[in-house]
Amino acid sequence: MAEWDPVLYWYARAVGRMQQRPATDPTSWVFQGCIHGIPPTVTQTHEAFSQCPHGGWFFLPWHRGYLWYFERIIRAAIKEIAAEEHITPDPSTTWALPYWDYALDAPSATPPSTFTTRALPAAFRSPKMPDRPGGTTLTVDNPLCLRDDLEPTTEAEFWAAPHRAKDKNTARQVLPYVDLNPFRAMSETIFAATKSRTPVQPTFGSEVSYTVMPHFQPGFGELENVPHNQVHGGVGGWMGRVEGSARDPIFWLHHANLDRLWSGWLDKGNQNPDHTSWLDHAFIFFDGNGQEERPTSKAVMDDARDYAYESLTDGSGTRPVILPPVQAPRAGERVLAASVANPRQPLDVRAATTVSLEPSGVEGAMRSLAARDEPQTNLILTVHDVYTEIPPGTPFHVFLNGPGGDLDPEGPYFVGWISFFGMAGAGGHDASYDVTEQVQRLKDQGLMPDGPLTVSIVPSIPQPATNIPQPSFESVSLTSI
Ligand SMILES: [Cu+2]
Repeated sequence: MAEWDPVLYWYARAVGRMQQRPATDPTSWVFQGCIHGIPPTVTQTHEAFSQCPHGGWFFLPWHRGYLWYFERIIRAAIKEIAAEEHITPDPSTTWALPYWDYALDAPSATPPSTFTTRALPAAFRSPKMPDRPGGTTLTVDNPLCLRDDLEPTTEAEFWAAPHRAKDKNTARQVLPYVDLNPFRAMSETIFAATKSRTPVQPTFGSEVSYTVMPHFQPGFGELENVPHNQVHGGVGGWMGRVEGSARDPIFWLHHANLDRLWSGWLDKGNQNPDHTSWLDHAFIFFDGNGQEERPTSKAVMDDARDYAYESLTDGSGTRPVILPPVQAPRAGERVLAASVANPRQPLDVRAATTVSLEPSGVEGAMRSLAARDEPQTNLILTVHDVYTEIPPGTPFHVFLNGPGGDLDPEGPYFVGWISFFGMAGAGGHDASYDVTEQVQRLKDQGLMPDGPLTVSIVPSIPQPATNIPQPSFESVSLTSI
């Protein structure tokens, strides 16, 4: 799509129109954002606010409905503007929400010399836009672009204005490919599982949450973990917070891509759940005229039958060298090794933070495991009580290694991600990983020598020097369950 393709031009015009409407109008930009989450600066309430479910099996159908109704509001706004400006034919009749295909450009050995699909699309980072469809000179303020020059250090400053993480508009890539690669999600074969299983069954579409719409809980399916959470954190600023993310116009193109990946996953022969508690759950949305509707999950999926994506396979991932294990539940029956009792440690946003586990070396841990003589033992690595006040503008990669172990997220020591979407200011959370197979593989390959066992936590995109309060964590442990 060209930088100012008419689809993007009209999207920008419609977003600008929605932004002019009073926040009490369901078709306004603020109201639509509040359906996802409410920034603390918004004091009005509504039954339809703060509905977004994350970490449960309504994640995909709810967001599909959210997009579908939003698209109708955008079309109605385009129709309104086109009528006022006597533009024919009416551009709203052929308008559809585009998707941001961030994983389309696969990784290359050399750093990209031009912008790739991993950077924000041009129309979203240019402060100015054309004054008419097809125009080439950029003269008018562009509602699709959010500032990236703020460094809020308090909640009040953070919520003062919609923004992205520092310098994000000029970044060559929002995130490295490994954080965007949907391969693992697309390889899953079941949509949802219950969390009673240990280790947690990996799924495409998150945990069975029965009839509950959890606003935010960690029960991510693979798609929600990567690329969903990582892209939220990678764009950062308001996109990195549930309460503000839908106020960044890129939000809707991010979720359109996730919705497309869902269609692609089904197209491979996978199945949605057939439970009535999933199919019959009703959501609250508003049509193009602001009329409230309460479609069920099933109705939302039926509506989408009129749609086809341009491609169901582009940007759907390539096989990574290492498939990191799925996030495991906190279990910790027996601690095998842990970081020495430290005070809370800051998580460096510019470089690696490394901690040593004691007793040193994995030998002791493996021996005591063997002594237990249990076939079903799992090794769980946990970073305890990860906390952030302000989202750091990057997710983090976690590595389990020894001295000299490399910090390549495509390498053998990569364990998984820490992301802060839904976590900022919300109290600490534990990030856990099942490292059983990985430790066995490293030992088999002679890649885990005796000596200190270390855990490194590295920002996906090292951040510029900043005054933003750093995230922190309490300790790291290796346990067996
Ligand atoms: Cu999202």
